[in-house]
Amino acid sequence: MLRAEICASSELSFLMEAHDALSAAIAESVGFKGLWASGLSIASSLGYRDANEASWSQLVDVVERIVDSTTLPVLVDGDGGFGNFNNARLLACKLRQRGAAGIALEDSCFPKANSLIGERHPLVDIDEFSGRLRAVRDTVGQDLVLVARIESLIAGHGMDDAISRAHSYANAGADAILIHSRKSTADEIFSFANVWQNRLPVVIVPTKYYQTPASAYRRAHVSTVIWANHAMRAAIAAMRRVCHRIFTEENTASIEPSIASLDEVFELLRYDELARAEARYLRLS
Ligand code: SPV
Ligand code: MG
Repeated sequence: MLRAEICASSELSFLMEAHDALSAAIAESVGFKGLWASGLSIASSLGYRDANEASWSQLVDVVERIVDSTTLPVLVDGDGGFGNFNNARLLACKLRQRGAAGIALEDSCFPKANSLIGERHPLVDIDEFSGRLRAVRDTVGQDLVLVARIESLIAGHGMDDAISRAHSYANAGADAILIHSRKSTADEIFSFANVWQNRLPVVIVPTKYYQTPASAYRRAHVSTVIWANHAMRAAIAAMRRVCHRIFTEENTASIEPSIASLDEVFELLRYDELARAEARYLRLS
Protein backbone atom coordinates (compact mmCIF):
# COMPACT_ATOMS: atom_id res chain seq x y z
CA MET A 1 0.00 0.00 0.00
CA LEU A 2 2.79 2.41 0.83
CA ARG A 3 4.53 1.45 -2.41
CA ALA A 4 1.33 2.29 -4.28
CA GLU A 5 0.91 5.58 -2.41
CA ILE A 6 4.47 6.79 -2.83
CA CYS A 7 5.74 5.12 -5.97
CA ALA A 8 2.89 4.14 -8.23
CA SER A 9 0.40 6.94 -7.86
CA SER A 10 0.27 10.12 -9.89
CA GLU A 11 -1.88 11.61 -7.10
CA LEU A 12 -0.24 13.65 -4.34
CA SER A 13 -0.15 11.55 -1.13
CA PHE A 14 0.07 12.72 2.47
CA LEU A 15 1.69 10.98 5.41
CA MET A 16 0.75 12.14 8.90
CA GLU A 17 3.20 12.00 11.76
CA ALA A 18 2.59 9.47 14.51
CA HIS A 19 4.76 9.08 17.58
CA ASP A 20 2.72 6.54 19.51
CA ALA A 21 -0.33 4.32 19.14
CA LEU A 22 -2.76 7.08 20.09
CA SER A 23 -1.53 9.61 17.55
CA ALA A 24 -1.56 6.84 14.91
CA ALA A 25 -5.17 5.91 15.68
CA ILE A 26 -6.23 9.56 15.57
CA ALA A 27 -4.55 10.12 12.19
CA GLU A 28 -6.31 7.07 10.78
CA SER A 29 -9.67 8.14 12.22
CA VAL A 30 -9.61 11.47 10.37
CA GLY A 31 -8.84 9.83 7.03
CA PHE A 32 -5.06 9.81 6.47
CA LYS A 33 -3.92 6.92 4.26
CA GLY A 34 -0.38 6.56 5.61
CA LEU A 35 1.78 7.43 8.61
CA TRP A 36 5.24 8.87 9.19
CA ALA A 37 6.88 7.45 12.31
CA SER A 38 8.87 10.62 12.96
CA GLY A 39 12.24 10.39 14.67
CA LEU A 40 11.84 13.88 16.11
CA SER A 41 8.37 13.22 17.46
CA ILE A 42 9.14 9.77 18.84
CA ALA A 43 12.30 11.07 20.51
CA SER A 44 10.41 14.04 21.96
CA SER A 45 7.64 11.87 23.37
CA LEU A 46 10.29 9.67 25.03
CA GLY A 47 12.05 12.74 26.41
CA TYR A 48 15.08 12.48 24.14
CA ARG A 49 16.68 14.94 21.73
CA ASP A 50 16.49 14.12 18.02
CA ALA A 51 20.19 13.32 18.05
CA ASN A 52 20.14 9.51 18.11
CA GLU A 53 19.73 9.61 21.88
CA ALA A 54 16.95 7.03 21.56
CA SER A 55 18.36 3.68 20.51
CA TRP A 56 17.31 1.76 17.40
CA SER A 57 15.59 -0.84 19.55
CA GLN A 58 13.57 1.86 21.33
CA LEU A 59 12.50 3.14 17.92
CA VAL A 60 11.52 -0.36 16.80
CA ASP A 61 9.45 -0.87 19.96
CA VAL A 62 7.50 2.36 19.40
CA VAL A 63 6.97 1.44 15.75
CA GLU A 64 5.49 -1.88 16.85
CA ARG A 65 2.88 -0.07 18.98
CA ILE A 66 2.10 2.27 16.08
CA VAL A 67 1.74 -0.60 13.61
CA ASP A 68 -0.46 -2.58 16.02
CA SER A 69 -2.82 0.36 16.52
CA THR A 70 -3.63 1.07 12.89
CA THR A 71 -4.30 -0.56 9.55
CA LEU A 72 -2.33 2.17 7.77
CA PRO A 73 1.09 1.68 6.20
CA VAL A 74 3.89 3.21 8.28
CA LEU A 75 6.98 4.83 6.79
CA VAL A 76 9.61 4.83 9.53
CA ASP A 77 12.19 7.57 9.94
CA GLY A 78 15.33 5.46 10.30
CA ASP A 79 17.68 8.48 10.54
CA GLY A 80 21.04 7.41 9.06
CA GLY A 81 20.51 3.79 10.01
CA PHE A 82 22.24 4.04 13.42
CA GLY A 83 25.73 3.30 12.10
CA ASN A 84 27.07 1.88 8.88
CA PHE A 85 25.51 -0.44 6.26
CA ASN A 86 25.41 -3.28 8.76
CA ASN A 87 23.42 -1.36 11.39
CA ALA A 88 21.12 0.00 8.70
CA ARG A 89 20.25 -3.43 7.31
CA LEU A 90 19.70 -4.79 10.82
CA LEU A 91 17.32 -1.91 11.55
CA ALA A 92 15.47 -2.50 8.27
CA CYS A 93 15.11 -6.21 9.08
CA LYS A 94 13.70 -5.47 12.52
CA LEU A 95 11.27 -2.89 11.13
CA ARG A 96 10.07 -5.40 8.58
CA GLN A 97 9.52 -7.95 11.36
CA ARG A 98 7.43 -5.42 13.31
CA GLY A 99 5.24 -4.65 10.32
CA ALA A 100 6.57 -1.33 9.02
CA ALA A 101 5.83 -0.61 5.36
CA GLY A 102 8.91 1.46 4.62
CA ILE A 103 12.10 3.01 5.92
CA ALA A 104 13.56 6.42 5.17
CA LEU A 105 17.33 6.66 5.53
CA GLU A 106 19.12 10.01 5.51
CA ASP A 107 22.72 10.73 4.56
CA SER A 108 23.61 12.50 7.81
CA CYS A 109 26.46 11.24 10.00
CA PHE A 110 25.86 9.38 13.26
CA PRO A 111 24.89 10.78 15.68
CA LYS A 112 22.53 12.86 13.56
CA ALA A 113 21.38 16.39 14.36
CA ASN A 114 17.82 17.46 13.63
CA SER A 115 17.74 19.13 10.22
CA LEU A 116 15.88 22.18 11.50
CA ILE A 117 18.32 23.19 14.25
CA GLY A 118 21.98 24.21 14.34
CA GLU A 119 24.53 24.67 11.61
CA ARG A 120 26.63 21.49 11.83
CA HIS A 121 25.26 18.84 9.50
CA PRO A 122 28.10 16.60 8.31
CA LEU A 123 27.07 14.23 5.52
CA VAL A 124 28.06 10.65 4.87
CA ASP A 125 30.24 10.15 1.80
CA ILE A 126 28.03 9.57 -1.25
CA ASP A 127 29.54 6.17 -2.12
CA GLU A 128 29.34 4.93 1.44
CA PHE A 129 25.71 5.96 1.76
CA SER A 130 24.88 4.39 -1.60
CA GLY A 131 26.39 1.13 -0.30
CA ARG A 132 24.23 1.47 2.81
CA LEU A 133 21.10 1.73 0.65
CA ARG A 134 22.23 -1.26 -1.45
CA ALA A 135 22.74 -3.32 1.70
CA VAL A 136 19.22 -2.52 2.89
CA ARG A 137 17.73 -3.29 -0.52
CA ASP A 138 19.62 -6.60 -0.73
CA THR A 139 18.43 -7.54 2.77
CA VAL A 140 14.74 -6.64 2.67
CA GLY A 141 14.10 -6.86 -1.07
CA GLN A 142 10.80 -5.30 -2.03
CA ASP A 143 9.26 -5.94 1.40
CA LEU A 144 9.99 -2.39 2.57
CA VAL A 145 9.72 0.82 0.59
CA LEU A 146 13.17 2.39 0.71
CA VAL A 147 13.21 6.19 0.77
CA ALA A 148 16.64 7.82 0.38
CA ARG A 149 16.74 11.19 2.09
CA ILE A 150 19.16 13.84 0.89
CA GLU A 151 20.43 16.44 3.34
CA SER A 152 22.60 18.40 0.89
CA LEU A 153 20.42 21.52 1.05
CA ILE A 154 20.28 21.34 4.86
CA ALA A 155 24.07 21.01 5.04
CA GLY A 156 24.65 23.88 2.59
CA HIS A 157 26.22 21.66 -0.09
CA GLY A 158 23.97 23.01 -2.81
CA MET A 159 21.82 21.71 -5.63
CA ASP A 160 24.53 19.98 -7.68
CA ASP A 161 25.46 17.83 -4.70
CA ALA A 162 21.77 17.04 -4.08
CA ILE A 163 21.22 15.97 -7.68
CA SER A 164 24.33 13.81 -7.89
CA ARG A 165 23.38 12.12 -4.61
CA ALA A 166 19.88 11.53 -5.94
CA HIS A 167 21.25 9.76 -9.02
CA SER A 168 23.62 7.66 -6.96
CA TYR A 169 20.89 6.68 -4.47
CA ALA A 170 18.52 5.81 -7.33
CA ASN A 171 21.19 3.55 -8.82
CA ALA A 172 21.63 1.95 -5.38
CA GLY A 173 18.00 0.81 -5.37
CA ALA A 174 16.02 3.54 -3.59
CA ASP A 175 12.29 3.65 -4.37
CA ALA A 176 11.91 7.38 -3.77
CA ILE A 177 13.97 10.47 -2.95
CA LEU A 178 13.18 12.64 0.04
CA ILE A 179 14.64 16.09 -0.51
CA HIS A 180 14.70 18.18 2.65
CA SER A 181 14.88 21.96 2.98
CA ARG A 182 14.77 24.33 5.93
CA LYS A 183 13.98 27.42 3.86
CA SER A 184 10.76 29.31 4.53
CA THR A 185 9.75 29.02 0.88
CA ALA A 186 9.63 25.92 -1.30
CA ASP A 187 11.85 27.43 -4.02
CA GLU A 188 14.76 25.04 -3.65
CA ILE A 189 12.39 22.06 -3.51
CA PHE A 190 10.85 23.14 -6.80
CA SER A 191 14.33 23.71 -8.32
CA PHE A 192 15.28 20.19 -7.32
CA ALA A 193 12.07 18.73 -8.75
CA ASN A 194 12.62 20.63 -11.97
CA VAL A 195 16.12 19.23 -12.50
CA TRP A 196 15.31 15.75 -11.18
CA GLN A 197 12.33 15.30 -13.49
CA ASN A 198 10.87 12.52 -11.35
CA ARG A 199 13.45 9.89 -12.16
CA LEU A 200 12.17 8.54 -8.84
CA PRO A 201 9.17 9.91 -6.93
CA VAL A 202 9.90 12.95 -4.75
CA VAL A 203 8.95 13.13 -1.07
CA ILE A 204 9.02 16.43 0.84
CA VAL A 205 8.69 17.67 4.43
CA PRO A 206 7.22 21.18 4.39
CA THR A 207 7.70 21.97 8.08
CA LYS A 208 9.43 25.31 7.42
CA TYR A 209 7.79 26.28 4.11
CA TYR A 210 4.30 25.68 5.47
CA GLN A 211 2.77 28.62 3.60
CA THR A 212 3.04 26.76 0.29
CA PRO A 213 -0.35 25.38 -0.82
CA ALA A 214 -0.68 21.70 -1.77
CA SER A 215 -1.71 22.75 -5.29
CA ALA A 216 1.88 23.95 -5.88
CA TYR A 217 3.19 20.47 -5.00
CA ARG A 218 0.70 18.91 -7.40
CA ARG A 219 1.90 21.23 -10.15
CA ALA A 220 5.51 20.25 -9.42
CA HIS A 221 4.54 16.54 -9.52
CA VAL A 222 5.69 15.92 -5.97
CA SER A 223 4.68 12.41 -4.93
CA THR A 224 4.30 12.62 -1.16
CA VAL A 225 4.06 15.30 1.51
CA ILE A 226 5.01 14.40 5.09
CA TRP A 227 3.37 16.39 7.90
CA ALA A 228 6.28 15.49 10.11
CA ASN A 229 5.69 16.68 13.66
CA HIS A 230 2.30 18.34 13.97
CA ALA A 231 0.55 15.82 16.20
CA MET A 232 3.41 16.00 18.68
CA ARG A 233 3.43 19.81 18.63
CA ALA A 234 -0.36 19.93 18.96
CA ALA A 235 -0.14 17.64 22.00
CA ILE A 236 2.45 19.90 23.65
CA ALA A 237 0.32 23.01 23.10
CA ALA A 238 -2.88 21.34 24.30
CA MET A 239 -1.30 19.71 27.36
CA ARG A 240 0.40 22.95 28.36
CA ARG A 241 -2.89 24.90 28.06
CA VAL A 242 -4.88 22.36 30.05
CA CYS A 243 -2.23 21.83 32.75
CA HIS A 244 -1.97 25.57 33.23
CA ARG A 245 -5.75 25.98 33.58
CA ILE A 246 -6.08 23.12 36.08
CA PHE A 247 -3.14 24.42 38.08
CA THR A 248 -4.48 27.95 38.34
CA GLU A 249 -8.20 27.11 38.74
CA GLU A 250 -7.75 24.11 41.07
CA ASN A 251 -10.72 22.62 39.27
CA THR A 252 -11.37 20.95 35.90
CA ALA A 253 -14.88 22.25 35.19
CA SER A 254 -13.84 24.93 32.70
CA ILE A 255 -11.58 22.68 30.60
CA GLU A 256 -13.90 19.65 30.50
CA PRO A 257 -15.66 20.73 27.25
CA SER A 258 -12.36 21.31 25.47
CA ILE A 259 -10.66 17.95 26.15
CA ALA A 260 -11.43 14.52 24.75
CA SER A 261 -14.26 12.76 26.55
CA LEU A 262 -13.56 9.40 28.10
CA ASP A 263 -16.02 7.96 25.59
CA GLU A 264 -13.68 9.15 22.84
CA VAL A 265 -10.74 7.43 24.57
CA PHE A 266 -12.73 4.21 24.85
CA GLU A 267 -13.78 4.44 21.21
CA LEU A 268 -10.23 5.07 19.95
CA LEU A 269 -8.89 2.09 21.87
CA ARG A 270 -11.86 -0.09 20.81
CA TYR A 271 -13.22 -1.00 24.23
CA ASP A 272 -16.35 -2.18 22.41
CA GLU A 273 -14.30 -5.02 20.88
CA LEU A 274 -13.18 -6.06 24.37
CA ALA A 275 -16.78 -6.07 25.60
CA ARG A 276 -17.84 -8.27 22.68
CA ALA A 277 -14.90 -10.62 23.27
CA GLU A 278 -15.79 -10.86 26.97
CA ALA A 279 -19.36 -11.79 26.09
CA ARG A 280 -18.05 -14.46 23.73
CA TYR A 281 -15.21 -15.95 25.73
CA LEU A 282 -16.01 -15.31 29.39
CA ARG A 283 -19.61 -16.51 28.94
CA LEU A 284 -20.85 -13.87 31.40
CA SER A 285 -24.36 -14.45 32.62
C1 SPV B 1 11.37 13.86 11.60
O1 SPV B 1 10.15 14.06 11.64
O2 SPV B 1 11.98 13.29 12.49
C2 SPV B 1 12.15 14.30 10.43
C3 SPV B 1 11.80 15.54 9.74
O3 SPV B 1 13.14 13.66 10.14
S1 SPV B 1 12.79 16.82 10.41
O4 SPV B 1 12.46 16.96 11.81
O5 SPV B 1 12.49 18.01 9.65
O6 SPV B 1 14.19 16.43 10.23
MG1 MG C 1 13.90 12.60 11.68
